[in-house]
This record gives sequence, C-alpha cells and structure tokens, in this order.
Amino acid sequence: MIGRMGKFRALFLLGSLALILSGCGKENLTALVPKGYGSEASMNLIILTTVVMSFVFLAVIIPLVIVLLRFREKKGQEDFIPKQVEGNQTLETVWTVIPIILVIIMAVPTVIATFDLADTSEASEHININVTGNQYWWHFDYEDDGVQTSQDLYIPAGERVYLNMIAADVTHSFWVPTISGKLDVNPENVNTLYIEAYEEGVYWGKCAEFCGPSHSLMDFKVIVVSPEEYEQWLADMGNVNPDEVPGDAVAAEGKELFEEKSCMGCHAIGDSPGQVGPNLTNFGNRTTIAGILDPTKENLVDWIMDPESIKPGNLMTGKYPDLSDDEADKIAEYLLQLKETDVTPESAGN
Ligand SMILES: [Cu+2]
Repeated sequence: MIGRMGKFRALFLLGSLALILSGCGKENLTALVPKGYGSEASMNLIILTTVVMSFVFLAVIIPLVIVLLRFREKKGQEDFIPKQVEGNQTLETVWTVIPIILVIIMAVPTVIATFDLADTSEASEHININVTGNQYWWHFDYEDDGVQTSQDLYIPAGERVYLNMIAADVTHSFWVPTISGKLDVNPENVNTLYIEAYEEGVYWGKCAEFCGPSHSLMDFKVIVVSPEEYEQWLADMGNVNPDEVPGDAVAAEGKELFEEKSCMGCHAIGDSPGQVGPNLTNFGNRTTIAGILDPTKENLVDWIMDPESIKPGNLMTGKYPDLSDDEADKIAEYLLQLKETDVTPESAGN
C-alpha cells in the first residue's frame, strides 16, 4: 500500500515538475533558441554533451536490460551460485579509457569556447561598454562616446560588443540567455565578455549570482537595433541637456522637485553629477521601471513612494525626504517625459 502511494507521489511530483519547466521557455529568455554568438556557442556545447551522455546512457542501460532478462533466476536454480569472476584486465582498461576519451571530447571544446568568449585581443577594434552591477540594477557606460544609461543596454545587431564588467558592491553575474554567455561580475576585478546579437529585438537579461534579497528582481534588457539606429541613439543620447526645462507645466514642476528633493544627488541625467543610483537620461524610453514593472506612471509613483515594497534591500529606500502623492506624481511626469531619442525598443523589430 505504502509503495503504491509512493509511486503516485513520485508520478505527481514528476508531472508537476514537467508542467513548471514547460513554463521556462519565455520568449527572448531562453538559451535553447540562440540568437547570438555566445548563446550559439553554449547551445553547441549543450548538444555535444547531450549526445555524449545519451551514448553513455544507452551503453549502460542496454546491456543491463539484456543481462537482467537473460540471466534471471530460473526455477530450480535457487541454490545456484554463478561462477565468481574478478579482475578482467581488458574490460577494466576499456571502461577506464572510454570515459577519459569522452571527457576529453567534451572538455576541449568547452575550454576553447570559454577562452574564446573572454578573449580581449581584438577589443580595441570594436565597441566597448563598461558595465557595473549594483544591488539591484545595471549601469552601462559608453565611455568612448560619453554616453551613460542604466537597465536598457543598446547595442547594434551583427557587431561584436565588448563588455568590461565590474561590481559596485557584491558579486553579480551577467547573463542574457538568448544572445550571450554568462560571466561573473566581481567587485575586485574587471571581467570582459564579448557579445554579438544576430537579430534586432529586445532580449531579457538576468543576474545569475545570488546577490541579496532582490537578486531575482535584478532584471535588465538588451535592446538590439540596426547599426544605423545605434549611431542615431548614441548621437541623441550625447546631445541631452540636463538643464532643459520641459514645456509641460507639470513636468517642469517635477523637474524642480527632482532637484529640490535631492533625487539629483544620486540620479544623473545626461552628464549631470549623481552616480550612486541608475542614470535616468532616457528614462521615458525605458522598457521597465526598476527593471521589473511596466513603464506606467502609476507604477512609477508606487516605486517612488515605497521602493522597499517592490525591491527589498534597494539603496533608494529612506534616502530622500517624504514626498506627497502630488509631488511624486509631478516627478513621475517629468521622468516619463525624458524621451531623448526616437530609437526605441519598439523600433528594434519586436
Ligand atoms: Cu545581482
């Protein structure tokens, strides 16, 4: 009876697991449909190891099943003890050498791919972006072009981009499953990874190293546009004037509040000072608020009024004086009007 219950339970668990895992294939967040150089390299390794492991599985299971069926205890054999054999040199050699060969077959391409993706010998001929991982957001500094932004990383399709990555606080890990490999982002040294996206689109990025209470909310996007759009985006972003007063009266009041209430102390717009929190230059173009919420005014007001309830452990909580709903509303209006460019995620072919 207990055995039967156990079987049902196992079946139920396996069934639930299959259901849960079937939800993992989110569009633009899957390593199994590669659309970039690093993810393609990973996929090739996944296929290679799966083939090798399937071969090993069959090489063990098929003889095992044959032996179980052919050499079952037959009637009248209850007291029969088969001949005891030990130490066949040929067999021992075969099942030591074959696994070593299989490990070499898997290890050599893996090591080559790993070193390849971190190879910086041609970095100076390509786009370089400095990436900083923070609890719980990402900063992107296009140093050569004097442009900074956060959370949405714009890159051109079909071009190699070198990401020089460091962490501001604890270790994070940069991962955009559909287009890139994964690399640890450490506080004490710069790690470099190059990525290349084949197609325009918006790809989901994740922090892949547990870094605190809001680790699972440390999402970002890679927005892949055409090379022409990329040049346009850089030009637009480089021309931002942080002192420009919005034409809209509410937004203009919001700008004043943004300065008065010390938001500016942490958040830069264009090249204004304030480097502690995310750079808000193109905030109105963002795909999300705080990396996880839909970019609506309501969500932005919620975030400004109580960030702790949305991203526990974030640095913004308690860093500015209390705001009234009306003040938060005006600041939100201002920020959402910071649309500095027509190159948007919508133009990225999604
Ligand atoms: Cu992280």
